[in-house]
This record gives sequence, C-alpha cells and structure tokens, in this order.
Amino acid sequence: MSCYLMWMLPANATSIKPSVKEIQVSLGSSTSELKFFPEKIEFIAGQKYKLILDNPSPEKHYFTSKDFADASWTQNVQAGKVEVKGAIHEVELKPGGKADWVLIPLKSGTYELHCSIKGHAEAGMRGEIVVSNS
Ligand SMILES: [Cu+2]
Repeated sequence: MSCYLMWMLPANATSIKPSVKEIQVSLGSSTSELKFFPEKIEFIAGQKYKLILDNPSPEKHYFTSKDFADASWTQNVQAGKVEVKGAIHEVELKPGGKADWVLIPLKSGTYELHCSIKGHAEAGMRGEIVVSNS
C-alpha cells in the first residue's frame, strides 16, 4: 500500500523539498563596516535552509529578526560544539564566531533584520528578510 502511494506522487511535487539550501550571511566585515552581507536575504516558504552566520569583524554582533524567527520552524542552531534547540529569536556572534541555523521558513512575508547592539542598527546594520511562496 505504501509503495503504491509513493508511485502516485508526481516527481515535481512542490511539497517535497528534501534538500537543504545553504545561505551565508556575514555580520559586519573585517574593516568594521556596520552592515549585513548581504543586506537582503531571500527564502522560499517550506524549504529547509542552513543559514550560515559568521562574524569577520573585531566586535560582537547580533542577528535579530524576531518576526522571521516566529514565522519559522527552527530545527537547531549549532555553534562550535554547542547545539541549541527550541525557539530562537536572535543569535549572538562574538568576533570570529560562526553559527549554523537550520530552519524552515513557514510564512511568506517581509521581515526586518537588525543587530541589537546599541547604535549598530542606527549606523546601518539592518537588513531585510523576504520569504516568498515559490
Ligand atoms: Cu552589530
């Protein structure tokens, strides 16, 4: 019975997206620019992603996008030997730090992204996350 059902699924069924797409975002730069690279991050709802965050700058930064986090399912965040599960609203990255955030955006929309360190968003450390349906 189960084999029969599998045969019935079209090869291009849009609900089946087993592969994990990787997106790399840098928080700041080695020359201390207060920006996200890239500033606009695009996702497709229902697709699983590994959001690879790194901080090449000499100071601490945050990847903060509460509304995007609320509209997504987080599998985990991995940083070094630490794995964090459950609701994630922001990720702190120390100088030279890296973190992998595995998630599935669930709701389409445009979400603001910023660094929550005092003065950084005002100086330009803002971005936009766009989740579309296809
Ligand atoms: Cu910052």
